[in-house]
Amino acid sequence: MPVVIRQTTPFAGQKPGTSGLRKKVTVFQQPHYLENFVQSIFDSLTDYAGATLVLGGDGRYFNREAIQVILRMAAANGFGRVMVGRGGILSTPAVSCIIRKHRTYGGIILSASHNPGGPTEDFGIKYNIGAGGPAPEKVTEAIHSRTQAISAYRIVEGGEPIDIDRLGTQTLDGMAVDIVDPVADYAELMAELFDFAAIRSLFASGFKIRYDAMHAVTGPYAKAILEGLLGAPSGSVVNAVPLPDFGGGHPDPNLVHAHDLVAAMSGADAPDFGAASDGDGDRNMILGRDFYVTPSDSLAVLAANAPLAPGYARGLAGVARSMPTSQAVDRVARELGIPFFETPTGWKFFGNLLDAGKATLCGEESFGTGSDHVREKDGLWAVLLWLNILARRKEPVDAIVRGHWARFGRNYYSRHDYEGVDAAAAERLMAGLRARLGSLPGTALAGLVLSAADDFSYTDPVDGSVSSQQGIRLLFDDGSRIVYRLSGTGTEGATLRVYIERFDLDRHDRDTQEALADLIALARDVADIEGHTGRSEPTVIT
Ligand code: VG1
Ligand code: CO
Repeated sequence: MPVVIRQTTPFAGQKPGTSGLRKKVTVFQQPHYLENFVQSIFDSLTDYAGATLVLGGDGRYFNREAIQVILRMAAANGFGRVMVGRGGILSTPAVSCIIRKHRTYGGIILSASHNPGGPTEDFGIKYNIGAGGPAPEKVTEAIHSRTQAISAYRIVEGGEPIDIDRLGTQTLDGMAVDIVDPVADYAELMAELFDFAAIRSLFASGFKIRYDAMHAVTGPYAKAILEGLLGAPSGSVVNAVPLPDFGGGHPDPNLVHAHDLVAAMSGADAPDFGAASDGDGDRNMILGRDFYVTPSDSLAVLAANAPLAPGYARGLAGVARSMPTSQAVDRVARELGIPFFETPTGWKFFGNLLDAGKATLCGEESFGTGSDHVREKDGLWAVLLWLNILARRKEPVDAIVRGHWARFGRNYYSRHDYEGVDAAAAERLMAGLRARLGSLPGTALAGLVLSAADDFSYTDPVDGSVSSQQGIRLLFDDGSRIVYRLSGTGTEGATLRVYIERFDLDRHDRDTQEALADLIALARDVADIEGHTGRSEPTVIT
């Protein structure tokens, strides 16, 4: 089969956002668009002749077509082997697991995460490095600048497409294509980390779980592990078949988009434990009966209880959270006497800390939790760690969280998203805040004194790289915070995210929005959100 060098022209590829390139499917379907980006990835890498890549996605619309194109380009660019999940399916954490276990050169993940899928919805592509994690900024910047200069790409043309549904090895112009079981390596890793016998006994005792895979990638993983290996009753995993349009829903595990699960977790007959995961399987939402665990609290509870799982029995080296994530986990770290790190938003910033052994557990307020077992956040891992803790502590979810608050105090926390606002208006709002950073501190607002205001900047403690303009923080003297940042993952207009937090040592039973009401009002006033965006209310509150 001939390798063809196709001439092309630079394209208006967006600056790779928080994770890879995300665009409408129709954009990816334009002639040469996907090819340009894939070639830009390859052109930014070195020494991969004969090397192995991992390739898979969350099963969304265009996944199978993109895999055929990428295989032909990998062959034409000299890769020796590509490992593809059967049916084109691999969750983001499973890709990270396979890269690490098989010591491959890197991997390509096809997903737009929690964004909807379908012919008129979103598609995405991201590159992971040999350590298993998202490409660091210097790589994503190299890829982006390559998209601005690219003039040709290499692709093998002719011959039959690879049968991605058949396990085993096929060849494409001399390159091996291994179609692998998407679940096996990942399931094996989970069995090493967690006390499967204890979780099996928990289910055998009548404990009920409802796991909503949201018709996204974790269905096969959850079925095999929860129902298969751990003996949860058949039917515990719902919406378990990955669909190209996720059944028409947003595969976003939050109170708004996973409302069916939230409803099912209410009332005396509800299961003991509820969980959901996102499109590509790296996010998680945790629910008890009539009880929602915020991701920030979940991280703190997991950090405080992780040694109950065999994989963490030796304790944690440290913990890390993204800057907007609540400070609940910091309190746990202080009590445990271990270091904690505050990083910019996005999992790639945890990579160096994990590689260097400085952090064992990491988390983000956006339903992301993970550890040093892979280099991505991992939805099903978080569910299994919770199950391990529940199996050992033999208390309900809400009792565990309330007990945590009684011990550490409660960080009331909420994120308000203003989605699809005018991009220029959002930029003006941020610029307006930035210009006033110097004049805000010292003012007494809503009974609190604003002690500092800054635009978060992070110096990586391992490689010294600096990431600036990572979000505007208003810091109050009692530890309360308001944070503003613009999303880097949307595909339409801009999304303004406002994060609000207040610590309360003694009162733990208040309604979150009420407990934060004055800070929420203040957050709107200080930034004049309505004046800039025309919105008086956020579109999503989590
Ligand atoms: C969002 C979240 C961020 C997360 C990112 C990728 O980014 O806020 O915490 O790391 O999505 O998550 P942004 O820039 O839109 O706020 V996912 O599940 O793509 O991998
Ligand atoms: Co995701």
